[in-house]
Amino acid sequence: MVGSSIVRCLQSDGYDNLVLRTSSELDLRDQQAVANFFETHKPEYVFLAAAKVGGILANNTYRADFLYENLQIQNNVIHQSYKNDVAKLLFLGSSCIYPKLAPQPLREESLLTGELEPTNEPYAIAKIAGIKMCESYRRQYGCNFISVMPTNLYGPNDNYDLQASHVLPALIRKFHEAKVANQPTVEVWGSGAPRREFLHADDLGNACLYLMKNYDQESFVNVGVGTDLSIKELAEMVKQVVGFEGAIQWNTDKPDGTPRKLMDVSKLHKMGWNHTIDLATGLRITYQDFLTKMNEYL
Ligand code: GFB
Repeated sequence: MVGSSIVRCLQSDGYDNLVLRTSSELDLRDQQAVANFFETHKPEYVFLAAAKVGGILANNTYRADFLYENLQIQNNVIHQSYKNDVAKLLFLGSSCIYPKLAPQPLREESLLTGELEPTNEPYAIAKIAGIKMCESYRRQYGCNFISVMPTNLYGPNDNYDLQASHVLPALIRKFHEAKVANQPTVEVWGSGAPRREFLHADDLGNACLYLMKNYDQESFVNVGVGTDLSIKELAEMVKQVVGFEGAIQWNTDKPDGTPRKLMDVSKLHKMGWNHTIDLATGLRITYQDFLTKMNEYL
């Protein structure tokens, strides 16, 4: 989702010399394959959007895979970027790097000030290691490696597998399928009380290009919209956009996860960047995209 959005942003900005590989063409977990790729192609700028990602259930279930595979991907790409004199690298993290109970909105300075949310601790630790790799290669070797922390994302090419997905695509699919099958209820996980912030992937792609062009500092940058809503409010919004008329059933056997993770985006705003897609608009276009590409997604 994020990689394809960055590609769309680069192409619409006129960049045509893009070196792209799918995961089946180049397995970034394979140290030798990544070394060969960098030596052969010598990329000048690297956007490291590749990662093993998923929603709360996948993070909590495949804890070892999330830790090991993300460390492999980022170790290989960051180290080879140094070895092959990449001019600049942008590493993408996640808002789950912050302590579970950090003051809200989450400021960049809160990193490593408290305990992490247990459901995604392995993923968060891999992402924190990525931030520290970028900082350390900058300090020891003078590499221009920057890190960017997006909030929860959604958009085209999202994952709609109900066991692995994040909440927003899961709700689109659940409400859509319930509407089509005329079901009376839809099950939504947790209590509905947790609050989340949602950024459209195209806004993130745009922010990545902006930071690649304009930001050269060691400290990482939050990317978000600056407002959040409860999962209950999100469920009501998705229900309305999809046109489902039944009831919502809350399954409190499923975890809530972190109570809130709203980003403080003042650093990015001061640099002159703002998102352009509000949640109501983003949800409508994402539901349309889901309807158009359902065969590909499901
Ligand atoms: O999006 P989500 O899976 O991830 O869940 P996190 C957000 C909230 O939505 C949780 C609730 O409180 C879920 O219990 N929820 C309700 C659902 N219904 C559903 C559903 O059908 N599917 C899903 N998936 N959730 C992830 C982290 O945390 O956020 C990752 O695990 C990463 O590490 C990512 O940082 C951005 O926001 O809780």
